[in-house]
Amino acid sequence: MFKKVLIANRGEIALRVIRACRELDIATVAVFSTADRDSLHVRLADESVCIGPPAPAQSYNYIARLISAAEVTGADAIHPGYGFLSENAHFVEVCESCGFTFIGPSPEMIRRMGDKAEAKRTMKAAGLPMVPGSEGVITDVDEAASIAREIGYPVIVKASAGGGGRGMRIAHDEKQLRLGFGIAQAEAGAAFNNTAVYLEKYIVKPRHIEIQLFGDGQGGVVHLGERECSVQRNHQKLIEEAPSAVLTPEQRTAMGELAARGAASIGYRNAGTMEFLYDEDGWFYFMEMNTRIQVEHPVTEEVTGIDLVREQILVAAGEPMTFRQQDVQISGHAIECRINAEDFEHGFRPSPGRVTYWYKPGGPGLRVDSHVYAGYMIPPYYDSMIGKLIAHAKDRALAIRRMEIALEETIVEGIKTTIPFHRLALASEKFRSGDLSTRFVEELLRDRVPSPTP
Ligand code: MV4
Repeated sequence: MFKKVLIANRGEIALRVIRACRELDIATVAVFSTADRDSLHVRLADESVCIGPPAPAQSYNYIARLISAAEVTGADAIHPGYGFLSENAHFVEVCESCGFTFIGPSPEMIRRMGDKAEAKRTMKAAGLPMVPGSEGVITDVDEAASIAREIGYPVIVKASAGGGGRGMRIAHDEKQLRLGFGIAQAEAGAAFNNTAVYLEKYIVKPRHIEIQLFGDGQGGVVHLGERECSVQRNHQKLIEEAPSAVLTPEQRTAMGELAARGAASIGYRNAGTMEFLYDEDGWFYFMEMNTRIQVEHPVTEEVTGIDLVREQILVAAGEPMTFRQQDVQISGHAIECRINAEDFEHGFRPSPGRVTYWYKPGGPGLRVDSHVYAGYMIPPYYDSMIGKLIAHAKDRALAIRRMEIALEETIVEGIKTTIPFHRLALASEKFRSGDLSTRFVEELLRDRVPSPTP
C-alpha cells in the first residue's frame, strides 16, 4: 500500500481524498495556490506545499510544480480528484515516468475515451446502443447533409474532442446544418485545437442518466447502478439522485451490464461513468464515458454503501477491489444538492467572498461534503461549488423531505448560494413526481410565479 499520497486538487474533493487516505493509514500531502493558504485541505493534510499563484494554469494545472511537490515530500502516488488534471493523459504519463502512481486509469484509456468519436466506436463494438448518426468523424458537409437526410432532423454536430456540452451545434434543417457544420468545426479547432466533429440525431427532451462503474484493470468491471443527473443548467449539474425514478429493475440491469461490458472491453481500471441519453420513449443511448471520480459520486456511495475513493486507492496500489457484482445492492434513495456560491436570483452569477456565518445541517441520513467554515474566504478563481448536501432515506419522498429540512437548516451568511434554487426545485410538482429532463431548470424558471411587487 502507498505510504504517502499527494492530492492534486482543492476544495471538498481534496478533503474527501484526505479522509479516505486516513482510513487506510496513508499520509497525505496537500498542494495549494496562494489563494488557498487558509483552506481546510491544507490544514487537514499531514503536509502541504504551495505550488503557485491563484490562476489554475500557474498552480493546480501546472504539471512540473505538482511533480516537484511530490518529489520533495516523497509521495508514492497522486490522486487527481475531478476537474483540473484528472483526465489529462499527458499528466498521467509524466507521473508514471517520474515514478509516481497516478490514482486513476491509464493514459491510453483516458485518451481513448477523451476522443468522443473513438469512444463511440469502441462502445458500439461492445454492443452499447447508439443514437443514429455518423460512423465516427465527418469532414465533408455534403456527407453530413446526406446522413441527416437519412436519419431526419433535428441533428446535432458535436466536437470529438469536446464533451460536457462544449462544442455542439443543433440544426433543424439542411440550411442550418450547412451553416452550423463549419462553425462547429471552427469552434472545435479554436477550443480544442482539433476540428474533428461527428453527427447525431438530436434528442429533443432527454434525461441524462449515467451508470457508475468500477474496473480493476484486469477485465473485471462492476456496475453500481445509475444516477439521474437531468437537473442541470449550462451543463453544470445542480441535483443528482439515485436510483432514477424511471428505470425498471430490468432496464437498470440491462444498462448496467452493457456499460460494464463496454468498460471491460478496454480493460478499464478505476471509477468511471458512462453517460446515457434517455429519450421520452424510454430508449437509452451511450453518449460519453468519464474516466474520473465524479462530483456526484456520494449518491452512489449512499445507496450502495461502497466507498468509491477508497476503492480507487486500493486498486491503484495493486490490491483487489473489495466488492463484486453480487455485493452491489441498491438500498433506499439518495439525493445530492450542489451548493454553489452563486446568486440564483441574478442568473446564477458567481458570488465569491467571505462566509461570515456557516451552520451545516446534520442528522440521520444527511451527509455534508464541504470545505467551508465560518470565516472562510471563497476565492473567485475556481469553480463556484462550495459543498454538497446528500440526503439518504428509505424512499424518494423521504429523501426529498430530508433534503428540504437540511436546506432549511443550513445557514450561510456573507455570500449568495444556490440553496433558494434547490428549495424551489424540490417544492415543484415536476420534481416531486420525478418528471425530469435536461429542460427541467429552464422550465422551472420560466414557469415561476413572479414575486409580488409592493
Ligand atoms: C445530445 C443531446 C441531444 N441529442 N446529443 C450535452 C452534454 C454532452 N455530453 C452531450 N449533450 C447533449 N447531447 C443528442 N444526440 C442533448 C445534450 C444535452 C444535454 C445532455 C445531458 C445533460 C444536459 C444536457 C443539456 C443540453 C443538451
